[in-house]
Amino acid sequence: MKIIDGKETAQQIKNEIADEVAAMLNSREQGPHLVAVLVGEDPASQTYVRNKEKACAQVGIISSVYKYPESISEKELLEVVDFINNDDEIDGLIVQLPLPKHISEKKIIEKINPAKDVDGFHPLNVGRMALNLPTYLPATPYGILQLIERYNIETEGKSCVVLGRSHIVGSPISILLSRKAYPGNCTVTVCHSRTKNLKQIAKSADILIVAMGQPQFVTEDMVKKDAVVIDVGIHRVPSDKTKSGFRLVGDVLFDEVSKKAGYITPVPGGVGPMTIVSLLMNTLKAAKKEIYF
Ligand code: L34
Repeated sequence: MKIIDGKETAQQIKNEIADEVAAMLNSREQGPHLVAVLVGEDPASQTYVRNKEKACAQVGIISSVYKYPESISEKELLEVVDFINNDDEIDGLIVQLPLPKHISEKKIIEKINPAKDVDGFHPLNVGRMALNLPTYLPATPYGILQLIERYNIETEGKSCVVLGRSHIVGSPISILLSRKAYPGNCTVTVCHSRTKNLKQIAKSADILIVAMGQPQFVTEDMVKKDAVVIDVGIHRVPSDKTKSGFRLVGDVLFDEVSKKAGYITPVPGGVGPMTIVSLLMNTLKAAKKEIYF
């Protein structure tokens, strides 16, 4: 069994991005500029956005976080997005999800200028992804592709099972891995809450991508020997062994499944750091006007 080290891979990619940002500064006054909009006080969202700010600082990307209380109205948030869309100094814009229930995520995402949509969540960018046109790939799926690539994992002709069909992970990764490309050319099956025989289907996977949001759901008996297991889940469970009072676990029961898998991503230190690095890559693309010009 080999651990897929997302933290180390993310660091390598950050070094590469830092070089590119430095090179850019020969012809441009400022580094790329990312704005993250954060609504409310969700502790996990705060951690993720803080990690994004730190990563930006490490590579020379300017980042600003616009914070708003839980009580902000949908109309006000739409105006915030519009304001950022029109600020020429800003290359990339993300609105950290989830949003409070009284705000439609769909409406907010549709308001983002596709050229600044470095999360790749706008319908136009999702469509471009599905058609294999140049676009910003959504950060988590993009991070998974980079792990597969950097670990030289074969994908052609493999059976890939995706557990979960969310707009931000399950659905896009299933599209990306079925494309005629590397990584890609997989035979992809998407499982979800209405799937019958989910366990048997999971067990048929050469590559198992787990993004269903259920702590330690995948057990050893659901995994084929030597499969590649990518764990996208991230949950805080109570623990009396840590200072914070919680520890992080994924959607996979790591201790058990790691004995059977060929490759596996840990939580933390697997997909999470790669999500962040993908956002940096997209922000660099936005600043270079590689996709929209
Ligand atoms: N708009 N909303 C928008 N874009 C995104 O790309 C995200 N996502 C997901 C949630 N909402 C979003 C993230 O940023 C998940 N996500 C994310 C980002 C970073 C990390 C995990 C999820 C991360 O840094 N994970 C660390 C541990 C962090 C901790 O201590 O909690 C890791 O090693 O996995």
